Amino acid sequence: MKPAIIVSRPIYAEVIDRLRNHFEVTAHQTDPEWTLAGWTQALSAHDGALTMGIEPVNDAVLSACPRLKICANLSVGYNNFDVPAMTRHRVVATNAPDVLTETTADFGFALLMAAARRVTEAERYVRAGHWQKWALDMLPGMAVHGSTLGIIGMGRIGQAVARRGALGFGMRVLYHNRSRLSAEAEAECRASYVTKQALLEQADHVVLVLPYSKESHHTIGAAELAMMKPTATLVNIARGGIVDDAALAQALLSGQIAAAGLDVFEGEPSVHPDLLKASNVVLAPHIGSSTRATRLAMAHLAADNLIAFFEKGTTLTPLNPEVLAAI
Ligand code: 8YV
Repeated sequence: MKPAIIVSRPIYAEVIDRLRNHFEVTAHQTDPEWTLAGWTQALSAHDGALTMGIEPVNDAVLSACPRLKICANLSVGYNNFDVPAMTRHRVVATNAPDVLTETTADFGFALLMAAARRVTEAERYVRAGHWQKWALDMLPGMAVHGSTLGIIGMGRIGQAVARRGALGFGMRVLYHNRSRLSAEAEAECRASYVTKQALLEQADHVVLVLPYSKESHHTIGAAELAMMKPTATLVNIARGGIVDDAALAQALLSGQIAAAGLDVFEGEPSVHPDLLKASNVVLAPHIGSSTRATRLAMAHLAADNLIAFFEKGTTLTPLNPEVLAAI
């Protein structure tokens, strides 16, 4: 009998068709409103799952799913997984890195430029019919070229943002990360390692690309915003919760910093009501990796992980390889 796989939300039909060649597939091609109990019960009837990076897989869920062997996230971020709990329950965890790196870095830059050059504010101005005459001081923005870019979180996407800044826009690039890059990697993306405080004080544009964890919760709060230049912009393409959104809204409304571009939010899809009041923030609904080609590649990579696991006892992008080694 083929292993039973659940796909938690709608994905491309061609990926479902591919999975059906290998598995009994329970697809949810109309978006389900999962409750925790409903998700746990559905998961418990399967040997493997293709998850979207938002369905919880933690100790309580796993305790109800003794049959489960693998969860393959269709995302590089995996804060929906409690990986140590998955390891204890001998459930393999995989994510979907690399295939989204350049696309997500593009979007980080799109948000940076839109925030710094007030693109969405300008569009609202024109659409509202306010543009009656040319004016020298109309919607002045902040320079991107030749400015200082500060990147917090210097993994693959952070480095791709750095390359865009240094090579494309002649920016001086500062970064802060849990661990310092090798000298070769620093040279390749022309980035200098600094403390978080130095980065916040010196950067004209701060881009957040670090994974969410208890330790990275509110990496940017009121104290950090107070260290930033009043002309600075802040971009979050990482995860909700890395920024204290209430504090950020106050900093934007009071002019403590100039602008922000946000793709992720605390408690998304809800957005803090004070952020909605601020005209100097560009808001996007978590679409950093959203080109069709990239999302399709992410879905195929998640499927590849499931197929490799059940057919060869291996995976392409494991998060807890020790579970595979113990099988
Ligand atoms: C995903 C993301 O599209 O990969 C990530 O971590 O944030 C996005 O690229 C999203 O999580 C849905 O899976």
